[in-house]
Amino acid sequence: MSTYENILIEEFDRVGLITLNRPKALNALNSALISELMEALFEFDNKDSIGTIVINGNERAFAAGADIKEMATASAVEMLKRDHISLFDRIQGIKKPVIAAVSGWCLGGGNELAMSCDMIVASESARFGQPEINIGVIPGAGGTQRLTRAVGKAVAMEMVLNNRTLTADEACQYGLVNRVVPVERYLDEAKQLAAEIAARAPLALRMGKEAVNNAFESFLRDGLSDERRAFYFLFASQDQKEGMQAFLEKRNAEWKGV
Ligand code: DAK
Repeated sequence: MSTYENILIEEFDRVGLITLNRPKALNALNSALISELMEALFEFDNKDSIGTIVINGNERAFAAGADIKEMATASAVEMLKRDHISLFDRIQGIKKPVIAAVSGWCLGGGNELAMSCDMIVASESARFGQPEINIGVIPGAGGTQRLTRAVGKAVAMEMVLNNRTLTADEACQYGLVNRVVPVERYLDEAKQLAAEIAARAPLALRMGKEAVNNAFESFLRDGLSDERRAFYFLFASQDQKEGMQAFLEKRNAEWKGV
């Protein structure tokens, strides 16, 4: 793997762990951090020994948003040319499941990063918000779109227009996060979930992620037809034969990813 200055990386049990590492700035997402994050994600995605990826911050902050110091004096043209945060859209294109482990502040671009992931495990101290209105702008990387699809119009409007912040329990109740656990356990919980998923059939994971994401992009008829095609396609894999045979023989399947 490459060496990084703004993130830390680790591998265990077929899981690739990326830790955002600008604690003094509450993991504010500057250009360097975002580039490193994307590079690490793509490296893990291309590695056969990795099945899932976890993105973590620290207990105080997952990420407090895009780096305001870096943006404050930028012109519109400079922002357009940088366009770093739109790279989050490419997380959806990562073939392996990506889990965000969120504790503390998860704001602005930080919340948009978490929402670009496939699942969110939150600590009880996590706080989710889109505070861009406080600094005279609006969300620019999914905070009006993914957020509204997740929590609905009423709550999204309050968050985007009046800086309403959600507690972890509220975020769970509204369907933004998968589960909430005590602060001291949130990372272990995310790691365990990631390891569990990473032990599953790789091709089926890939198709399943793609199919669920498709639900937000297509008409029901098209989504159903894509889902059906992916289902039939999996019958061309050895893992489907192995999985069904293992069930019949009452033993655990051994996945090969082919
Ligand atoms: N940027 C830069 N530095 C930040 C930061 C941020 N977003 N958030 C915190 N920090 C820094 C603080 O400046 C402070 O640094 P020093 O003064 O110690 O040098 C340090 O982190 C600790 O912060 P505080 O002293 O403020 O800590 P508190 O516990 O008192 O307050 C807080 C925590 C999270 C409530 C507060 O720091 C805060 O309100 N932070 C700003 C949150 C925010 O407004 N976030 C949204 C940023 S705008 C784009 C798409 C999307 C975006 C941009 C472009 N394109 C498609 C191009 C996204 C925009 C955003 O995210």
